[in-house]
Amino acid sequence: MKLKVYTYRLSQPSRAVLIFCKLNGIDFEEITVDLIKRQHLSPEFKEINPMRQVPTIVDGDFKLFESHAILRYLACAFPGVADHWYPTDLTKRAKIDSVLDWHHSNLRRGADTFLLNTVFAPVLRIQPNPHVAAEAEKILSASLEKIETFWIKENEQFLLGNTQPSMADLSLVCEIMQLEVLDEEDRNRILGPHKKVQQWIEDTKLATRPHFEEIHKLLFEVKAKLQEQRLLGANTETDSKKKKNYTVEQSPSTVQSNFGRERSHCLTFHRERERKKMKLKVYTYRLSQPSRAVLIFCKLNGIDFEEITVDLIKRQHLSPEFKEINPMRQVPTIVDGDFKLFERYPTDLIKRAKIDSVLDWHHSNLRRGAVTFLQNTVFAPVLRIQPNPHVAAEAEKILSASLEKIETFWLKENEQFLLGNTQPSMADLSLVCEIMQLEVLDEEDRNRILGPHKKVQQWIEDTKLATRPHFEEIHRLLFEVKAKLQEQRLLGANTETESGL
Ligand SMILES: N[C@@H](CCC(=O)N[C@@H](CS)C(=O)NCC(=O)O)C(=O)O
Repeated sequence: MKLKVYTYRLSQPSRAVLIFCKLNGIDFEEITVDLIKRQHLSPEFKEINPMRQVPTIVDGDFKLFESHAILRYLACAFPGVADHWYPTDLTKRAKIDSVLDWHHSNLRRGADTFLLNTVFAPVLRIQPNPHVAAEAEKILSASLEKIETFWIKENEQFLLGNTQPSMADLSLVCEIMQLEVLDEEDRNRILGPHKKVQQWIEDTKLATRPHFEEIHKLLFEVKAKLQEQRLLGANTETDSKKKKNYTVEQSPSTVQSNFGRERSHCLTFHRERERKKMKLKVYTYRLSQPSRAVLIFCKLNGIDFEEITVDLIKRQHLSPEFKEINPMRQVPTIVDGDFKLFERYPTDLIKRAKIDSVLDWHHSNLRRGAVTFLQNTVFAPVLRIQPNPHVAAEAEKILSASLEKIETFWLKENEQFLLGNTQPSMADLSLVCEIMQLEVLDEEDRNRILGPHKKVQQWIEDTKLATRPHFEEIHRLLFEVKAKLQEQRLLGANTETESGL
């Protein structure tokens, strides 16, 4: 059976997957899920991807969503894929993973939110929010600046100082290409200052032609139509017109040479770790959810490491010394000999791809909802930021929807862990550490958010049990902060009552 790729060519991650398949001679059938016609909301597509998003692949009876998980799976399952896309060398691969993970909460978050709240709002029939758009533009610009000054190295064409593109170049460039639909002024304001980014986009286009142009044709058609409308000053309100403008015929299936379905063994390698008698350094802060996940993982797996605390409250992550270690100034970060890595697995390719799918999904859903909600409520005074109640309300919706997806989809009937597993994976650890952060909320907020999700509550308990005693130990600081916050609330309540009297 041929690989089926469910996509929509106006979707950035869909285009990355399509170009990747074409470049690497992967034989596949392209099935268009027209988001404008809301085909992703059909019961048939829900059977294929309960998250109702593209891209999604079906390889035999194996279904997978999340573009990065898909790209990793394809790179390993199809032997024709050139090594530079996702090198077998562990440190090179880990660096690419780092870019791909970073992407979700930065470039993708900024670009997608900005476009949804500007150009695409009328097309998708949603109410644009100018405050959200302004905030998203800041994230987008900061992400482009990080690409310009950190991910693109001096004198090298591709990310991470590579001379050939990897799946990270493809994913990020497809994301930025979406900015083509903006008007000239907006696009120049956002992309103009980033000359190296502009050159890198051109280099990636060149390295991936002719597929890059072909797959982006629809985007350029939409761009031309939007420009026409702007010129005409046309009112873009009429639904029927919009539908016509954005309707795309199903693209023809692509027939390419069949490389077979033999699973390559590229994931079974182990790096020869020349430790030079140096211990792995883990830079963390125990109030950070992903930091706790990495610490518990190291402890559970007997990994010898030195924990170095980077106190975020004391702003130690902003020090020049830590910037040398991680220019993104975030924890967790590891240093293994002379190899630095930030952001953060069974050898069976299918099991691993499923875990990747959860981990990738996590960034734009559970993590995004929880972090944004906490930053705009409990943590705002601690972090000395102005909380935005509109952003907090929006984040609570994302958080609750994510918990509901874990309850109804990721946790399978009668199994303790995610994906129907009988033992925890790094996905259980990462997601449970994220949810634990809700401990700092007051009882009412926490019950409102977590209360309806009984399976999630049981899974948290099961994960705690499976990872003890490290889980409790690593979460001690979080519980101390929780106790302090409760004390402050009680004191606050008493002061209010007293002054009321
Ligand atoms: N992190 C996901 C993002 C997938 C995504 O956001 N897909 C959009 C199109 S770009 C979609 O299907 N949107 C429909 C919806 O969410 O209702 C990935 O990389 O695959």
